[in-house]
This record gives sequence, C-alpha cells and structure tokens, in this order.
Amino acid sequence: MHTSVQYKLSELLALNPEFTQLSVIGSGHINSTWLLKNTDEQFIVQKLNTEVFKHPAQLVSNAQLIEQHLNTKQLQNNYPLEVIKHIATYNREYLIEIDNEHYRVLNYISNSYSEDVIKNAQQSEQAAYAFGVFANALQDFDAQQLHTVIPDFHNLAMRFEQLNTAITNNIINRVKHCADEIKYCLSQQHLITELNNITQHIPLRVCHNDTKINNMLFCSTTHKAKAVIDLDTCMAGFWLYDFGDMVRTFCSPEAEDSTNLHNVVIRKDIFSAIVKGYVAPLKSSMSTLERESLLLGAKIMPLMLSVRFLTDYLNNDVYFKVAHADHNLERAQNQLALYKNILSNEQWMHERLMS
Ligand code: ADP
Ligand code: GN1
Ligand code: MG
Repeated sequence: MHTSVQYKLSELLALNPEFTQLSVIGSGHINSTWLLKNTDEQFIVQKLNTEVFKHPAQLVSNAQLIEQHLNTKQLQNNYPLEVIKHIATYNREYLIEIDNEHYRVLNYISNSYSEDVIKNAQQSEQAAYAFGVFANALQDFDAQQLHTVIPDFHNLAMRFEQLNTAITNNIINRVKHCADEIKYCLSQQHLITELNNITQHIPLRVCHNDTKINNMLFCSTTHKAKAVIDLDTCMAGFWLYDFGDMVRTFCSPEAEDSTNLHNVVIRKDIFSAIVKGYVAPLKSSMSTLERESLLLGAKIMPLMLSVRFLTDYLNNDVYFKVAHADHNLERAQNQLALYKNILSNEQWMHERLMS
C-alpha cells in the first residue's frame, strides 16, 4: 500500500500515522487485505476490487445488514461465533474512498488463523458446523434486503456462456493450450438441467456463496471455528452451493492450484465430517430432497470453478489474481481432477450424505 494512502487511512481512523504498520494478510483471489497495527490496536483493512464488485457501497450495505442480524442473535445467545464488524472513520463513513480506490475497515479477530488446506477431520467438522450455524442464523433474514452484488454469481448456464464467449474471442490465442479441458467441461453441461430440475423444488436461502476454507477463522488456542468471514457474496441462493464449495475446498489434500493432480482426491473422513458438521444445525429445516441436493452442489462447484478459471485464462487473467501465466489453467486442471474424483465416488458420497 502506498505510504500516502496509509497516512490518509490512519488519519481517517483517528490513529497516529507514525505508529501505523500494515502487513499483507491472507490469500484471497479478489480483494487486497492488510492487517493494520497501531500501538495496541489492530484492524483489517481491505481494498475492494471494483472490477468485480461494481457497486462497493452495496457490498458494504449487505455486510452491515448481516452484521446487525448476527449481532442481535448473538445478544440473544443464539449465535455462538464472533461477528465481523465494520469500523467507521471519525466522520462515520464505512466505505472509504482514497485516490479512486475503495477501502473498508473491519474488526480484527485476534488469536485466530485461517487455513488454505484442511489438516484433519476435526477441523473439517468445526468449519462445516460453523457454516451451518451461520446459514441457520440467516434463516429469518429477509433476502429481499440484500443487493445482488454480482448478478448470476452461481448461474452455471451463464458461466458456460461466458466460457463460450471467451473461446470465440480467443483474445490471446490460448484456446490451443486448453482444448482438452474445454472439451471436457462442455461435455458436462447436463448438470445445468439437473440443477434447474432440482432447484424448482427446494427453497431459496440466504447463502454465504464463498464457503471456501480460508473464509473461516479458527481459534489459535482451542482450534474451534471462531468466525465466518468474507461476507461479500452473501446473496439469495441454495444451500447446495455452500455445501458444494466446502466439499470443493475442504476435501482435497492439495491446494486449489496444486499441480500434483494424482493427489487431488476426496478425503473420505473429511467429507464425512462436513456432512456431520453442516447437517447438524440445519437438519430440522431441510427436506430429504434438499439434503439430497447437496450432493449435486459437490459436483456443480468444482465444475463451475473449472469453467470460471478456464474462462479467465482465455480472457488473459482479468478476474482472479494470478502469480504466473498458467496459474488459472492449473487451477482449472486441479478443479477438473477433483470433479472427476467426485464422480467416481458419487455413490459412496450419496450414501454418506443420506445416512
Ligand atoms: P478476500 O475477499 O480477498 O478473500 P477475506 O475477507 O477472505 O478476503 O480476507 C483474507 C484473509 O484475511 C482471510 O483468509 C483471513 O486470513 C484474514 N482475515 C480477514 N478478515 C479477518 C478478520 N476480521 N480478523 C482476522 N483475520 C482476518
Ligand atoms: C474467489 O475472494 P475469494 O478468494 O474468497 C471468488 C470465489 C471463488 C474463489 C476460488 C467474488 O474467492 O467465487 O470460488 O475465489 N470470489 C469472487 O478460490 O468471485
Ligand atoms: Mg476470502
């Protein structure tokens, strides 16, 4: 972060800029996040990616409405996790504009850590339980209040359309490098129909929509789940998306961009722990069909991310942050390996989910 921005931010937070230290934190693909330390205070500062989030004020408004809802639950002893709170500037602004960039400040959850790869089944059950508790706490939240921050975010048909457009445009001639991956993705479009058929019969929910493992904070002392973070994509949706994204990001022993593809597999103990943790707080609200639909989510999410990573690779890496030229292609290959492994374990997963 540029020193002049650091100065301005400190001033807006009524902190002495001389004592402000910023360090990059986390590994998110969209926003930029820093830990701000100032003598004995700590905050999270985020620069919002306004290419992705075109209306940052709407994003902050959504997150604040959810924050208020969860705070109320917490006061009633109905929400056992910590709530991420927005911090206002001295002039009571929650969205900060400096040099045409948008920032927001959040309370820092101390004594916590996030993971990019789940270590064991206990951690998996903890995180899944916390995402389930979060979903349960939002059951009486009116989804109409939320702005659609990214239209069609989990619309699989639209994601395929975007891939087809990128293939047609082929702006930097990369189609030839991923012809097999494209062909395979396009052969899986029957999932669009399966999704449309099932979603006609299950309720629309308020979803987190980005339940990847590094959007959970764990307590450094007890290792229990401590807080659900990254509420940027909270919108109406189906629980199958949140379940599917947990399966996608918890189950493989390899990171999302690992090229060690033979090891990109579903760890069965981790999957069982997700089912146990997530279903417990939601069981009484879920029909058999909705529970069954969760398995479709486990297929949809890795396929959708393969399609999104491939699309971005073809579009010259304009959406997800990349560290090198083939990064998005490698992510897509990783997600396809996971998707294929899920297909080969589908029957076992179904039995485990419904048992
Ligand atoms: P992104 O949108 O880029 O994914 P996140 O909101 O997920 O950003 O934050 C990135 C990382 O920063 C998280 O994975 C976590 O390690 C850390 N982090 C974010 N918010 C907090 C917080 N309130 N307290 C402590 N750490 C946090
Ligand atoms: C992005 O911001 P982050 O890293 O938590 C993306 C998700 C993807 C994920 C893949 C707004 O999440 O949809 O599933 O990368 N967020 C947005 O790792 O597109
Ligand atoms: Mg994140």
